[in-house]
Amino acid sequence: MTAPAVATDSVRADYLDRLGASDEEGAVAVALAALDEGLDVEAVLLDVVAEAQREVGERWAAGAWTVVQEHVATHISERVVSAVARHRPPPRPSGIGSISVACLDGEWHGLPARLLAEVLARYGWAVTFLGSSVPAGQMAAHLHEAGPDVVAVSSSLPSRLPAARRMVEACHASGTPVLAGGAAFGPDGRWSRAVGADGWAPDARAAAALLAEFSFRDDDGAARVDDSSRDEQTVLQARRGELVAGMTTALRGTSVDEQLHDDLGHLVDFLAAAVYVDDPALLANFLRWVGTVAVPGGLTRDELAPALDDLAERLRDSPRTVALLRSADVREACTPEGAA
Ligand code: B12
Repeated sequence: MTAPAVATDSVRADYLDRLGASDEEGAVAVALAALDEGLDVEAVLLDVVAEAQREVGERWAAGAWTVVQEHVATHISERVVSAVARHRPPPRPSGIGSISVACLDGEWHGLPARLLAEVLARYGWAVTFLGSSVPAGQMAAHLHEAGPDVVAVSSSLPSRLPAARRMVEACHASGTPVLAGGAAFGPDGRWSRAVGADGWAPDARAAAALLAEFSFRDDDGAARVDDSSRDEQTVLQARRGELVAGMTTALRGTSVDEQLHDDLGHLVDFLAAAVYVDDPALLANFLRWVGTVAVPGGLTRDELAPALDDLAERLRDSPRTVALLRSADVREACTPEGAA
């Protein structure tokens, strides 16, 4: 095989420039030229578009790009994925199998799932892309009609993990195995086991390799979440509004900053997900991430420990939640060194 005439790094840099300039036509031209110069579709999708999108996220989190710039860039990347698919259509399904790709309920990061779908089609899978935020009930109806061999569920936010369990149960009810992926399931995929998924892969290339062997885990695919975790997570979700209001007052008195309100809502969601999978690391990762984000008006690193104290006080009837809030990993993540 001859090496492509273009280097991925320079294509990615050009592509990011075009995103930064809100130049859709230019971004499409960069991607199609890279294909014509020998970069394969998978490389353009994963090493250019996906990597550029990660950088977009870093720029937003660092306060260098506004939400609008991020939205425009993402819209352009979606158009680029379509243009790439039109320019180099996938082969006919090879008979290797059929797979439905969907995001968890409440998960609006549809682009990662779309990239996975495009890549799997290149490996001969008959792919049905169901898009963002698919409720478990809708998935059950889809499985009844379409009967794919496998379901791939994608999620970027760990706070959506309770929805993963419902999705896995809906799939298992019809005997369909579930492959999980996306940042929500943890860097090593450990939370995919907690919700009962049959397999996990870190990226689209690894997903294709795993599916080719169909070598899912040889455990029983049973969820590891117990009733007590489930109960306390339900309490947290039910009391979300009251907990957010209480923390807002404790931290900033009568302030009504919308960003703070959103961030405290995410804090409760991530706490609920951490309780659900019984792993303080999930909450600690979120707290470290908050410590690096510079969105105006948002929750600051200094406010993390008082916010957790306020939660522990209000949630004293939920022993698992309180133990998690007081765990060393979580407390350390609130300190400047821990959050660095
Ligand atoms: C674009 C974007 C959005 C868009 C999404 C639009 C769309 N159509 O996708 C919108 C505006 C909706 C959005 C909203 C939010 N976002 Co956002 N978003 C992003 C951004 C910049 C890019 C996403 C992307 O396309 N990534 C590129 C993909 C390809 O990478 P990937 O996820 O690693 O995917 C690969 C693998 O994970 C794997 N994979 C993915 N799915 C699957 C499935 C299976 C089965 C397998 C095997 C593999 C697999 O294959 C992919 C390709 O190899 C990311 C930054 C980032 N690092 O991703 C932030 C990011 C994910 N968002 C973030 C946040 C905080 C939010 C909001 C909470 C912001 C807010 N305050 O409202 C909301 C939440 C909305 C919701 N409930 O879903 C944070 C999450 C941080 C955290 N601690 O979890 C990030 C990381 C930004 C950051 N740097 O802080 N976002």
